Amino acid sequence: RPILMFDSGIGGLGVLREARVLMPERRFVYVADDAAFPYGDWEEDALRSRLIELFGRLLREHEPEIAVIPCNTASTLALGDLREAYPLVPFVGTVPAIKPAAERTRSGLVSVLATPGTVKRQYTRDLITDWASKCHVRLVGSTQLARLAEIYMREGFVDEEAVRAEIAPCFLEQDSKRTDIVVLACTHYPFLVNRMRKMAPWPVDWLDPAEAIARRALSLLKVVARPDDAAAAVFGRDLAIFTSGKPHFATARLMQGFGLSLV
Ligand code: DGN
Repeated sequence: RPILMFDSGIGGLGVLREARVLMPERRFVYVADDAAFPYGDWEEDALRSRLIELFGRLLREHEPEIAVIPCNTASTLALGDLREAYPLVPFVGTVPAIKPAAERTRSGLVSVLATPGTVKRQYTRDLITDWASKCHVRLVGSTQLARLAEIYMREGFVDEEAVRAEIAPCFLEQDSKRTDIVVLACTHYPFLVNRMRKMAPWPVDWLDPAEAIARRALSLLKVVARPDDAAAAVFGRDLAIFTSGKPHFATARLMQGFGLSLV
């Protein structure tokens, strides 16, 4: 049975890349709900209902061994509801890496860059209360960055000034402290990290959780089942990609960049 990966667009492809390195023998189904992109702008109840309904269909159609949600906006909203609605499938979510950032910061100021949806979630606030009481966490909600990452991956071009404006609040000083870690709390953002690194007014760690998520998925698989070699041999290919809208995000260019073909 395959591993299901789900994001609003291309963000989860970074996690998919790590997961394929860690689990080359596995089959993957990647689903981009691009008809509904960007998730960061959605009203919470509507997005929750959409996710529960969509997962009902995806779990029936693909019967995955586990479901990975490399999307902070969806995970911070609906991970609990999805686990409750579909208790037979292990879910791996993606939530802002506030705990490791709080453990690692030396300046005592951490910036969390995310969608407006993730920033306003109670889940995110609780992570700060539970894990980051000894440092200051600045939440920066970006309305444009996920969209800019999609455009960059599709067209190879990015509006540098727009990116600079989106990340600027991460670098505001507070009580003469400077942030030394920026948590990439939207899976789209790592695609722009080289650009952002060059724009940063001082060097910081950019925390990308992709590998940690892939490792978490691997650890669950070891517990729940053995590799599905027989199925891999029958199917003869290890990846299928589905989009809910026009496959305009899954362009040949993007897929080529990942060594993928569109199914
Ligand atoms: N990639 C998603 C996340 O990690 O939050 C959401 C991007 C979006 O839909 N705005």
